[in-house]
Amino acid sequence: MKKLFAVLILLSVLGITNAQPKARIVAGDGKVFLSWDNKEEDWRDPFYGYEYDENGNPAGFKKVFEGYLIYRSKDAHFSDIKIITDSKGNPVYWKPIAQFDLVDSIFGPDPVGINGAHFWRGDDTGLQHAYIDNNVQNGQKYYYAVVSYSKGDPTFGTLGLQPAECTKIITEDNEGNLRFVDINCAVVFPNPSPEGYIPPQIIGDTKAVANGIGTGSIDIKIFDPASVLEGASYSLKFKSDSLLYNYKTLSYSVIRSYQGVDSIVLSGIDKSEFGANKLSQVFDGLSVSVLNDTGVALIYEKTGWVIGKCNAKMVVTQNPYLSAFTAWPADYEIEFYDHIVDSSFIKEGPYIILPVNFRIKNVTENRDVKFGMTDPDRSGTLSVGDELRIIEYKGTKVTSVWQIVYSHPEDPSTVLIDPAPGDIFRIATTRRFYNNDEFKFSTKAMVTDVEEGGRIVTFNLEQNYPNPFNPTTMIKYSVMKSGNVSLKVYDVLGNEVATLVNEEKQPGNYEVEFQSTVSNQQLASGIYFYQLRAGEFVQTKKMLLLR
Ligand SMILES: [Ca+2]
Ligand SMILES: [Ca+2]
Repeated sequence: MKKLFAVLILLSVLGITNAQPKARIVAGDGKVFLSWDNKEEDWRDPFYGYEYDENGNPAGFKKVFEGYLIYRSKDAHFSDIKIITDSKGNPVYWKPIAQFDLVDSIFGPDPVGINGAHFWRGDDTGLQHAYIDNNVQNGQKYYYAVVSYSKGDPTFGTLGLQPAECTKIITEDNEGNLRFVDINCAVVFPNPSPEGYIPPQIIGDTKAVANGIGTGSIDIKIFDPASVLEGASYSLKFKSDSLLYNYKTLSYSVIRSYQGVDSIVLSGIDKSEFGANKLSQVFDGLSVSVLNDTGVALIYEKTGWVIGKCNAKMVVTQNPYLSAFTAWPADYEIEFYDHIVDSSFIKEGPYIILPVNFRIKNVTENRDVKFGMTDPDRSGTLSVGDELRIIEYKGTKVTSVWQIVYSHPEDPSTVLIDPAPGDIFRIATTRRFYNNDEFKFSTKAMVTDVEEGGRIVTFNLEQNYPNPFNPTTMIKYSVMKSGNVSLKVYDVLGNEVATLVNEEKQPGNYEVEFQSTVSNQQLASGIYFYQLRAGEFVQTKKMLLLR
């Protein structure tokens, strides 16, 4: 207990709080993909005091997390983007390339400020845990950081408390070699894909649901090619509320099936996270955007005669009396026969009961619907000027949905061809995602020219095990291309503690032991970092020695 306490003291003295998001930052061709975890959003700070539950009892220290800032720099110290100055012209804050903040009515400039410089708290746009930076050049070295920041508290004490950012430390030696990279930082070189590289693939229809009635689509972006699984399949399923005629999409979840095991990889992602620019938390190297149609509207380009030579213009409009309702979420088809198959339903005003040689089907729910019909020319059949009105029931309440006027073709010189038996006219509409609407897709892993025993090998540094450890721990890593590989251990001040590997390595998977006794000296309890370097690949992880 005493030792753990000592470690906590050490961490707080060094400013290594739990407030740093753990970021995965991967360079692509002219792009950089950033993703990070959400564990810091429960960040509580004793300095802010307690928060209280509805009964007035203390409910832990106040939650202080407010948002994320994304920094990109060409300098390890981020000094080239520290350009937001105070009233004396001194640089105080860094300029982010993106910012995501909690929707909590805390936004805009922090009122407290220092010497006239006010920290920008965001625009209340909502949190995100993935971001693609398209504004990079291949071959250029970039330093990135994903930084979390606190709310601040203008009412704190007499002066107020400013928002604070977590640290972002990248240390290089005089030759520009990396010595230390924080868990929320990375150094990357965007580059075209190497020869012999086949990117991972997503197989499946992302434009149309595999099951269900929603007409929206999803977009899947590959954030981290090396993490995309071979032969995993996914089911993205929606939840909605209440009744079919007037539902709202609530959320979606993603379940992965891989090697016989089903796991929830995204759970209950709220509708506020839908949108073309809203990227989901990254899972298995992938991020999803959901494009939901906002309601029922006619899709003009898909509405028309789908079978037959009939050229009648069908003027489809939403029932003018329907403005207070949501139109019924369905597609309809009018099917024509050579004999009487149905009868119009309404007898009111111009609407008459008339036996007809067609029926109207709700094809989304696969059932016939009732309809009204007018017959101003008293032909007793469907002819120019006649109107059809589709009827649906909302509970027991009758409502009509679409009004269709049978009209002469647009060009008055065209001879009208009436529908023949077998002809079909379709009314197509957009719809929100409904309960259990589902997209299905699967993935193929990337292929590099190097394989070992059928397993694809990539550069990778794994978490040590056990962790925390005493006195020894194992570290696994993988090498993709032959070349010099180093694996070194550093203390929190960036001092090199041990060199575990520093030699030419062939492609493959390796494992090395780290002993906490170095040159007969026992290392102190605390955090250590181990860093794999192979060419331009650099990855650093944290481990905890607890004696
Ligand atoms: Ca906010
Ligand atoms: Ca008629």
